[in-house]
Amino acid sequence: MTATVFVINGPNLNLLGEREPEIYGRETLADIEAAAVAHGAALGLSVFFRQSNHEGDLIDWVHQGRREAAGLIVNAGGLTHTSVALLDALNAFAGPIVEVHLSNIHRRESFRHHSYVASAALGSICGLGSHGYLLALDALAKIIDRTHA
Ligand code: CA2
Repeated sequence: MTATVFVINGPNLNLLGEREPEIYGRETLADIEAAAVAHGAALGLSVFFRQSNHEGDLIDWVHQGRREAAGLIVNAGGLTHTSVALLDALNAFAGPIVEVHLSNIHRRESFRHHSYVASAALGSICGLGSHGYLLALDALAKIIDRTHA
């Protein structure tokens, strides 16, 4: 059976491609989704890609992932730096989690240096733009394959 990876995106990521291209690049979230779905298919993974501006939606998708996902990729946007509730949900997910950020959060304002998501993640990728999502899929494909071997 094809394993499913949930890719969960947080607040304001729907604005990608519209403003601040020097920080976030020129691609839209729809472009990133298309690349992630295609890359996932090449790796034998089904990709469930979602974005919301509402914290509870992200938490609900993590809960849904507990039943349906073999792994999670999370770019929680600004909630990365604030949400204990999202961290609690991620800690209830048994499988591997990879945190992704388009920008290098460690080269930016100090309030972005701390990530609640990081404490639930196996690893974090930041600063590599949309390619980070594809690298996260590569990592999860290997880990999921090993787990199911
Ligand atoms: O670098 C990332 O991927 C971030 O998760 C993006 C978040 C930011 O709060 C995090 O610190 C790092 C921001 C989401 C995107 O916001 C935009 C706002 C205007 C135009 C385009 C994107």
